Amino acid sequence: MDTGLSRRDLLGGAGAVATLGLLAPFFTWEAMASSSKEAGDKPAFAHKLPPLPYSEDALEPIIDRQTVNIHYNKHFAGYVTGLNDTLDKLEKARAAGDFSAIKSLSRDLAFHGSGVVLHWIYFTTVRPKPAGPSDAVRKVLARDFGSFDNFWKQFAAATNQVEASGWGILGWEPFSKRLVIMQAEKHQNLTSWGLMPLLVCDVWEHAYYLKYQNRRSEYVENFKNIIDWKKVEERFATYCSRG
Ligand code: MN3
Repeated sequence: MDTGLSRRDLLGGAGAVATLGLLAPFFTWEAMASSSKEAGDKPAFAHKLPPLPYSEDALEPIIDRQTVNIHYNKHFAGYVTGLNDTLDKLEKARAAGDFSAIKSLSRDLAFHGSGVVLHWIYFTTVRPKPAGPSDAVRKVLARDFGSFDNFWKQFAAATNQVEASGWGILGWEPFSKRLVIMQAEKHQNLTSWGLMPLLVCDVWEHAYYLKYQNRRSEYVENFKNIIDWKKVEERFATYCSRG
């Protein structure tokens, strides 16, 4: 099966959510219990690399074709494989009752699982020549950051100053029901539990180095011009409840 994220994104948008009910029916216990336990010793939830939703040169000149090609087909694909391998090993560990490797497997689950989530959000939240943020998006950002400009300044600063490899993340924090900007080191470090990423900027060197070399801030500033705010808004409607 495809990743849950891609499936929900394809179904996504406020209309679909209103029809189906928030996140239902995929996350009822009954649906979980009866879904996709495949024959043989495959992991219960095998993920596949979803197709890139645009051509590899669609983001030129901001992100070059070769970077998109390598980033998607090598790096993103590698995290999908890593996640499936980890799930497979966990299944085998449970079958054998042998949890001697649980510490490294748990680390791998966090690393590859977060890598899959963040890359899917990254590649589906950029597009060529997107419309700017709607008044509704600006209002929500202004509520939590003062203004759109304040939001962007903080997001860009956080992203530019990620130590080594990581991400800038705009996310929904369900405990306080607010938007927050976080940094992620690697894919999984420095998060706040339950945070739902809505907009992410990859600042591992593989995301920009072919074109921008050490000029990370130039890449981040150009990234602003390919953000698909409609997608951010859809994702917000799908995952972020004030209830
Ligand atoms: Mn990456």
